[in-house]
Amino acid sequence: VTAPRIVEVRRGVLEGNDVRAGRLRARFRESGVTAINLVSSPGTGKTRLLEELLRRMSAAHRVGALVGDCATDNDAVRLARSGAPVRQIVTEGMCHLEADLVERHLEGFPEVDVLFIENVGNLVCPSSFDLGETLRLVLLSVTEGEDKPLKYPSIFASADLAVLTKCDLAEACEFDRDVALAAIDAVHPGLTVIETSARTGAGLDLLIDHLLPVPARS
Ligand SMILES: Nc1nc2c(ncn2[C@@H]2O[C@H](COP(=O)(O)OP(=O)(O)OP(=O)(O)O)[C@@H](O)[C@H]2O)c(=O)[nH]1
Ligand SMILES: [Mg+2]
Repeated sequence: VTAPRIVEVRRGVLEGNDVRAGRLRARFRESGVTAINLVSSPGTGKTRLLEELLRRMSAAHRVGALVGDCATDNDAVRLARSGAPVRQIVTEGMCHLEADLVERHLEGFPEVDVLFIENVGNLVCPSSFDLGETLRLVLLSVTEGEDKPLKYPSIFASADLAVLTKCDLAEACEFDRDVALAAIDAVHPGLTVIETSARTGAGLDLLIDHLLPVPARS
């Protein structure tokens, strides 16, 4: 009896979010900001990768980051060590970021050319919530299992670029690269995949080349 109402409320939430995301997208475009939304399951290496990207990119660009977590400011503390402006968004249990949270945390935030937004670790919910980003990056680590794109297709389908993380651990995990790449291609044909290790630095310069300049999302 209650199911149709739940669907209705959910649709209302998503529509409200889309309006606010549209506003953010226009604002990013007008001020020339490249906003990059990082999505993945918990522990894939979003923060570790961002630590490296902020450090490498800050010489040539004004970079900053918002980082979402259910609780703690651990990730903001880690990212702030780069010297870039960083703000933690504590969602108090919510499993994804929404556009209004991003809007609110940008109040008084320094002007940047590239704004990274680390989403809450979750392979399902963040895919439905547009943050007005220029580019959505999905991360998959070699420790997660090659079939994750097939099990959680929507997040891979909605991404503009995929990043394979922790490639330094591939052998220890008996990671089957071909199977993983085929799984990504099955849910998002033609999606570019950059193979990286934040630990060794492999693939990071190539990734940065793919981030800048980025085409505007429509
Ligand atoms: N060996 C290795 N370990 C990595 C690499 N990247 C991340 N890790 C480790 O993986 C663990 C999780 O990394 P985080 O960067 O915290 O992952 P996250 O995606 O930000 O996690 P949440 O914010 O909780 O969703 C940490 O112990 C990292 O040091 C990598 O390239 N190689
Ligand atoms: Mg993190």
